[in-house]
Amino acid sequence: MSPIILHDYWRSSAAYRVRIALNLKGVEYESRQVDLREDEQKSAEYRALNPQGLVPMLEIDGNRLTQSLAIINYLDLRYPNTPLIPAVAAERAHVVAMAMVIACDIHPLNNLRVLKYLKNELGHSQDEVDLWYVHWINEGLSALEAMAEPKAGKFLFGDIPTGADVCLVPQLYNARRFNVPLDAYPTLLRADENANKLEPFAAAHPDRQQVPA
Ligand SMILES: N[C@@H](CCC(=O)N[C@@H](CS)C(=O)NCC(=O)O)C(=O)O
Repeated sequence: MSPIILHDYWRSSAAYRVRIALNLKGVEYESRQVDLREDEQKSAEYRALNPQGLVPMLEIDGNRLTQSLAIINYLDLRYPNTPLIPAVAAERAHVVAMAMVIACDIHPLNNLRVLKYLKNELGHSQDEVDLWYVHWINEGLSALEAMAEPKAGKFLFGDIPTGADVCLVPQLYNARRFNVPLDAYPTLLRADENANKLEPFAAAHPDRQQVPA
């Protein structure tokens, strides 16, 4: 069987989600770092694999999968041992909605390429870019805190990690890099703390990845 290859970048939040999901499923994979600082994701060679020129991309079972949520969904169907998305329709919708608050409504607005565009192409100052970041992350995390609180346990939904926690942990890692205070989000902090105690989450942390030289 061909090896499973994750086209990865140690600091990428979207790739971090997929590393966590692979680890939770106990799937062995090879990480290939695509150096975003060197714009390797924009090379013709990489775009031939992923026309969007973004990480992550997962080579698995003869497929080239892109978009972290689609990859997580694939892994959940392919390896049903530790479900990341509940089977009950209403629970499923709730968990997917929480994951989407992060992956669709926070991350795309605060992604590095958006911040760089605001600064380099549109001429905003670093202070303005920082305000943009803080505005959108607080807007998203406030909504997520309110959504999660009634059904949260140790994790965002009950006492078992789901796809929502898989998205939360990288986003909070990113928020801390930008020094965003997180005290207003106790439910999110509890889920993050509990998740980071688990080896599948800890092993996916950027500090435990190979950093390109
Ligand atoms: N919606 C995509 C987002 C992927 C994405 O934005 N990846 C970033 C890293 S977190 C990237 O590759 N950026 C490279 C660039 O902006 O040129 C997903 O969930 O996979």
